[in-house]
Amino acid sequence: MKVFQHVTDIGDLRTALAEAAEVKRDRYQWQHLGRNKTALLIFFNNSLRTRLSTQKAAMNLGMNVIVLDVNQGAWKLETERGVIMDGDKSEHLLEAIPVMGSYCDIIGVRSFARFESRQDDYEEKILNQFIKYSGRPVFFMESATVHPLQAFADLITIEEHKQTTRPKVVMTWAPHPRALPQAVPNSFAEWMLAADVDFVITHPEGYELDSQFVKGARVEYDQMKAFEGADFIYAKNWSCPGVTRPEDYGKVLHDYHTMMDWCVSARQMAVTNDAAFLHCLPVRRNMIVTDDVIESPRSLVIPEAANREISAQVVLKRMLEAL
Ligand code: AN0
Ligand code: CP
Repeated sequence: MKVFQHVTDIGDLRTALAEAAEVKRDRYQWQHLGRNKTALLIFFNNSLRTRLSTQKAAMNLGMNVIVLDVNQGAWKLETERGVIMDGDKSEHLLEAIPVMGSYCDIIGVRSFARFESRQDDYEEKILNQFIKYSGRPVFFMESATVHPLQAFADLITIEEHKQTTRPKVVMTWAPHPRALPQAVPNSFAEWMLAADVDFVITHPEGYELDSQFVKGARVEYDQMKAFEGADFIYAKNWSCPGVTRPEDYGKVLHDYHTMMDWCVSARQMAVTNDAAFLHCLPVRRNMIVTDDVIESPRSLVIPEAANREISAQVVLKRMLEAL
């Protein structure tokens, strides 16, 4: 694997899930694979889970790991070509990327949507430059439009906890005070549509996700109706994807105080099939989900986060095998 971005990059999902289960049985059996190999993890944005789980996964494989927080101690980077660099940015991404590539064997990059231009975000302008100029395999640790390590961990968690062969999985929008990216819901939708589940998305009007990720998905605007009989509830906030009104891209469309009935509580969980609760974390309690739902025995948020180590290890293992 040279790039890990879309569900198609991991190939057959049954095989990937079997490999994840094998990793989980004994995660230290491939230490020889990573010997004298270096993973470089580059963060343009904050992280707790991605940073720790990916570092741990690389160490499980015997790799050396270097982590760089671009905004803490590195030079401020210019990303546009043609700019006269007389401002606060001391270095251009076009030099920084091949330099970073020269110190490692595999690169992971986190670079969120900037919400300055829908086109730049949806063209993956930053990550594509890493693919083009680093000379290394690149895995996405949440880019402008996707978070595949999260979606893979979510799928592993659903596979481990499902009680029917084809569970009903409902992804619901929930309120949040600040504009959040669409990467998590985009990838979750992409992965669920490729998996063997009955997938439904529910959100207020105006939050329609880009068709490249949700093509063929059922959208139900009535949240209570969507929750009926669900086996898994996947909550997430996202800002306006700008599909119907490009000028609204990256905006919070309504004052969140008026949207609080979308916060996942016992009221909605009551109409599900005793559904398990999932969220990628970090989560704002009593905005996205109530204390009692996230603390309930049906909440899987901690095992879901733990599976980030497993999804990252499968991806790194595949990349090491292909070096
Ligand atoms: C980020 C997001 O919504 O994309 C990261 C989630 C994994 N969340 C925040 O910025 C709070
Ligand atoms: N879920 C997730 O990616 O968490 P972090 O932002 O803490 O890495």
